[in-house]
Amino acid sequence: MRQHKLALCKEHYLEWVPEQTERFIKKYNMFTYDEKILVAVSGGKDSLSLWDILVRLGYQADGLYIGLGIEEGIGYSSESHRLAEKFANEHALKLHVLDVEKEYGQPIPVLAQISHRGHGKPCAVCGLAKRHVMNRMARDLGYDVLATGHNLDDEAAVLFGNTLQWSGEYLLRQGPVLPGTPGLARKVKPLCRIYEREMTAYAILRGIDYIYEECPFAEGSTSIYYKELLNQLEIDRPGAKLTFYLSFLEARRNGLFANPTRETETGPLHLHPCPNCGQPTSTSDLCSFCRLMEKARSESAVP
Ligand code: Q46
Ligand code: ZN
Repeated sequence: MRQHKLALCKEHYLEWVPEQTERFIKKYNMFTYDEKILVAVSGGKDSLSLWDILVRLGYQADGLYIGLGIEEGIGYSSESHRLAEKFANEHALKLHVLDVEKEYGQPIPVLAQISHRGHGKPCAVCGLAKRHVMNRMARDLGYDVLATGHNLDDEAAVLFGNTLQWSGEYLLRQGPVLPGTPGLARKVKPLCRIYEREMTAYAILRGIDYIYEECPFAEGSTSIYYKELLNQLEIDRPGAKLTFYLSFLEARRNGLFANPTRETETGPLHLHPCPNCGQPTSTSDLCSFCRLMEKARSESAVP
């Protein structure tokens, strides 16, 4: 690992990754051993490894798999579901499953068509639905905190995009912990200082069976393009990605993006509970997810 000027054998590497994660969890007060954690698992290397690490560290962590209904000829959702179940069974862990089509009537690609959002790609609707379902399940099932498997490459790419546009509100809210608000669970990203390559190595060395394919809709995305750019930079300057991200967190802690007249760190000041689902929304009416569901229901009622 040129970025850390460190080389480890398998045995030590498999200790080092959880140690780094634990330090980061403690530094940002993400959660304690008494709290119940819900890990969002997609069947990919990061989320399954995160679940593995948290359990190895002794935390109370259950999984949540969201069936998006994205098959696209390669059975993407079916295969990722199978691998999430396999991991849970092999480690005797509890996995909650919510299938979007069964619960809300249509799979993500159809909901995206109905909504006309996202220029032919279902990612905007998919993100909206995932956020809603994760919050709902964490709240309904009584979890204290929701953990996702975002790694350093994911976070650095988002940061790069937000910086290119100087998106102040996003920069203010991007971080390893998003505190809970009434109706919303605290969200944490315990892996966000671990490189994607490091996570791949961890999953392989731990023998975790994960889905290698990316979601077919990820192809050509801006975030993949930003990741490639940052990887170029990393080749010439090992550690640049980590410095970029950690220096941002430091600058934010020092108040660089604070704008006390408009925002708090927990989000926009004027949030109302959605009259249908109770999750906070900035409008005084239904939240975006409930509006989408209303539209889907009315369109499927038309013969
Ligand atoms: S948003 Fe888009 Fe991802 Fe949803 S449709 Fe696939 S690529 S899974 S993180
Ligand atoms: Zn709602």
